[in-house]
Amino acid sequence: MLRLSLSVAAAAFLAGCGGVEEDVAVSHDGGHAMSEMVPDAVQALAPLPDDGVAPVINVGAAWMRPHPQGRDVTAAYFTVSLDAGAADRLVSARIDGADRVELHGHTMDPETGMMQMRPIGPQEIGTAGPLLFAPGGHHLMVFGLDPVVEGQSVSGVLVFERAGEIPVEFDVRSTAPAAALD
Ligand SMILES: [Cu+2]
Repeated sequence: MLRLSLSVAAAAFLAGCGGVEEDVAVSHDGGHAMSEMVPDAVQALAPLPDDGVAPVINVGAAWMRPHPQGRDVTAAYFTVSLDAGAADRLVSARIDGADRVELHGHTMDPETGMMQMRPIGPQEIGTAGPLLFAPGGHHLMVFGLDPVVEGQSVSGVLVFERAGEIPVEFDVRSTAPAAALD
């Protein structure tokens, strides 16, 4: 219930707020306190049950924004579908050459009422629909990667609880690929 109301609030707030990840990314440089914050719910996650079917994960529309001038932080996006099996969880991600990659979402700071980006826990993917990491919503925050420019591609992996490591190629581009908008 809490999670649902937060999502609705986030969607309402972010509707007119494209590119927010880049803007807020700047504030990440100030300290590391944020990466040490882990939502309480994460610690309570039990392993997914083995339903007897090996999960088949498909990753599509993977892309990464060029670095804002002078920054070493950028955001990456993708869609994940579960084509076999009942459930899996995206646990973490790695990108070649990056110091660190975090799963980020937007939540409301109860103190200030402002939306903030912060690390989020594992993201479940079920049969209900794809898992979307898209501008204004969940994203990968990529730290310490040498600056990338439009037209490059960058290799990485998404790590799932059951399916393991899935290789991904992120196209560097400044707008979402058409496939991500379907
Ligand atoms: Cu972020």
